[in-house]
Amino acid sequence: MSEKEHCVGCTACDVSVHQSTCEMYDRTTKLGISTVFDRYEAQQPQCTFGKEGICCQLCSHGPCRITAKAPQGICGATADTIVARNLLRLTIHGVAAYSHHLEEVARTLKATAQGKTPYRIQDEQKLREVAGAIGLDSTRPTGELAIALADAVLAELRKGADEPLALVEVFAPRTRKEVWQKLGIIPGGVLSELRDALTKSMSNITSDPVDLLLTTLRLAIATGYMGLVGTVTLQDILLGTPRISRTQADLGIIDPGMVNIVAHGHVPLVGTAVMQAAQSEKMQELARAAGAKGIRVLGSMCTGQEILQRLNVSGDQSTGEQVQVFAGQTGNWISQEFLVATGAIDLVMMDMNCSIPGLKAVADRFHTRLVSVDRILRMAGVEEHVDYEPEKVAEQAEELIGMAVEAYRQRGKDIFIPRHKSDVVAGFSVESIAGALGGSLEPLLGAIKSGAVKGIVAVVGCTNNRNGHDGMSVSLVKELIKRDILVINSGCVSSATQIEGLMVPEAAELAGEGLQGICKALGIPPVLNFGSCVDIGRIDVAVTAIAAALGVDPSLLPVAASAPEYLEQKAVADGVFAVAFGLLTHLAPVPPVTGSALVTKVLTQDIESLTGGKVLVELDPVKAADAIETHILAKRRGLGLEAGIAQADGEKI
Ligand code: XCC
Repeated sequence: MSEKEHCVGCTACDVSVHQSTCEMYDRTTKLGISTVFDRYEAQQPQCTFGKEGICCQLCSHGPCRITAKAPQGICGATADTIVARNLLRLTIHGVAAYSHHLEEVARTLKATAQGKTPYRIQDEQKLREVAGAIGLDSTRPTGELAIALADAVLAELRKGADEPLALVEVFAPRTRKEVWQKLGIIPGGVLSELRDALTKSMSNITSDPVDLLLTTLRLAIATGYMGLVGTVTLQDILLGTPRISRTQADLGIIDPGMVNIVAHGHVPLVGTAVMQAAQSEKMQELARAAGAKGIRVLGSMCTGQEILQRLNVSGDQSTGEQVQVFAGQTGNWISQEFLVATGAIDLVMMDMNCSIPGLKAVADRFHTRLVSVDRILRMAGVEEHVDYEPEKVAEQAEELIGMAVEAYRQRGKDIFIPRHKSDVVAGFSVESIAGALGGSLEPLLGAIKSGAVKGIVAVVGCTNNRNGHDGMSVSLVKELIKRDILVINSGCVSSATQIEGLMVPEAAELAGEGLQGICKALGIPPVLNFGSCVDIGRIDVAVTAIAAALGVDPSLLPVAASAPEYLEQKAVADGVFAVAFGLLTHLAPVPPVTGSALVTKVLTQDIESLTGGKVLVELDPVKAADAIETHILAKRRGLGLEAGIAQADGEKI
């Protein structure tokens, strides 16, 4: 499209907001490679029963679909039951996946403390703080304490549903716990909660939609404090708390002269080990012997975000220097097929979720090796597995590099790499923001109080083709910063704004006057990267810290959440958690609940009187920004901060 710079005149420039993806789509179309965009078209029109959540396939009488003529399933289940049960089942998937991630990190922390892995405990201070907070003797030697903490987290995963989660007790604001206590939704052990929720959501067990919704909230709180805050905390202890760093994003980071290994998924453990191994002369020499200039690790999706957040801490652990083998972030979920279709990717390490089945056909068209590095993942047609084992990961990393070098030798000449790339400043966390602000969050709080920054919105989660690849996310973020609202990103949205150049201090030019002034004074971008979707836990920690500093409940803050292109089940759990946490939570596309007037009303209206949060569904980015801004201004008025806004805007409210 004409407004895109460097247009090469391709025929398919309307599929994505990113020029590089458009150029790659032109290539895949010419090569006859089917991608997510083509399959999306082939699926139209899609079933409206599924879209509205009113299709039940649980028993052999089904599928039952609710219509005016048939308002109940054969068993008698109503639209309300079916919709609430389907929503719970989506959330269950999300919670289960987060639990797997947390378990992998906890057992890695333990093995590391026992000296069995190539990792080294990076944030001892956080280890002592958290261990002390959950009642462990924080004066014990580091290794002993890390083992005790890992064991405690593993025990939290496995304890009974009737034993409240310690991490909720320790990390949640008191006022939140009171709200959740009243609703009876403080969760116990996560695996027990999952068992109960799965049982409840079987056909002919729980049909009360309100109970099903409360169970969904309960599971989402378990996600928030175990899968999100718990995982982020253990990863920080193990791999380091993010520090501000610089990198680049978009497909233009790919160097065809290198052996290119992609870290793809969510769990950054194998990727980190491969980066460490790739820095050795032995591995680089292996690549040179094959005719390459060296080895590069490229980030993709959330694993890439995890790695780039810790470039200053997780690479060369002996020197602490920023990692040199990391090339940057290639893109997000929708980018994966296009990344491989460049023809310059030698190996993709697929960990846990978001590797799409369609990737195999693209890899087969080139020389690219797909390898699953998590025992949970088996992709149809992929026979190479190097399943992560903490105790073996040093050798596994060398094995993976060896496989990539072998693949490089098979690489063909059919390579096309779009030349676009953007600079990125990343590595934000509560700690690094406080560090950048001179040791405390006070300057940021001052900016919020004065109205220079009206509020904060966490724009998080996936990418989705329903409204065009990354278009909704980028437009919404631009609208928000224009209105002096600071944006925090995590998940696939991060790649979207990185590629569009919003995560550099210079992007302050696109912000309103107030936010622009703050960004310039502090040297920060108007859009801060918090990392992967797991790092929504980091946002929870940040909002909790701001609420504590202002002495109010999170639901009273001029803060909101948005998942403008939510895609999969973990995002559903995240969204419900944000509502439980008391935040206005903007979602797009429309979640599959509209077939039930009751569930829709509870989520978009009634729940506000219970948790303080609610769902806002809006597909237009400007209207979504309008509604979010209205909410933020109302919260400011509630806190008596109107004067600040009047001052900042130079007018009276
Ligand atoms: Fe997957 Fe996290 Fe969603 Fe992107 S953001 S589509 S989960 S990679 Ni979490």
